[in-house]
Amino acid sequence: ADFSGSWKMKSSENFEELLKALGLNVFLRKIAVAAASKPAVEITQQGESLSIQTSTSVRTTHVSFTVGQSFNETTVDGRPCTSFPKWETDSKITCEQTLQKGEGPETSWMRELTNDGQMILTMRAGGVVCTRVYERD
Ligand code: R12
Repeated sequence: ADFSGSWKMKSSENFEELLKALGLNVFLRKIAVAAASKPAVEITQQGESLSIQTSTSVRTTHVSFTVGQSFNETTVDGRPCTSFPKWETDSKITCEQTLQKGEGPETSWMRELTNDGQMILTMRAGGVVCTRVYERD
């Protein structure tokens, strides 16, 4: 599957609950939730290698990785972690994250391309699951 493209978000569920599970205070949560309601996601993919830039008014992240190889990134609350992305199916990447230091809930993300051309981003923190649906811009 090819995730390449410019994506805009259509819907989001449980993002604030996810941040709560990560221990963010209400002040930071409100700022993050507002900013994360209008993200711009730009993905380029060549074979197994993806580059994902996620832009918001308060934070922009850029990750590049090859599926099957670990890489460094940050959790959604900004803590450095080591991530291991793998193909769950040929249209779904799951990525487990391990904090580089300190303690916290287990986190992971998953990106899936659906048959109708949407992208579903799932993020987990402990038992909380946040689901965000993107469509091409
Ligand atoms: C924190 C500070 C900030 C944020 C947090 C903690 C904001 C994070 C944002 C994340 C957006 C994620 C998206 C994910 C996606 C857009 C805005 C959480 C600024 O301490 O859909 O791919 C300072």
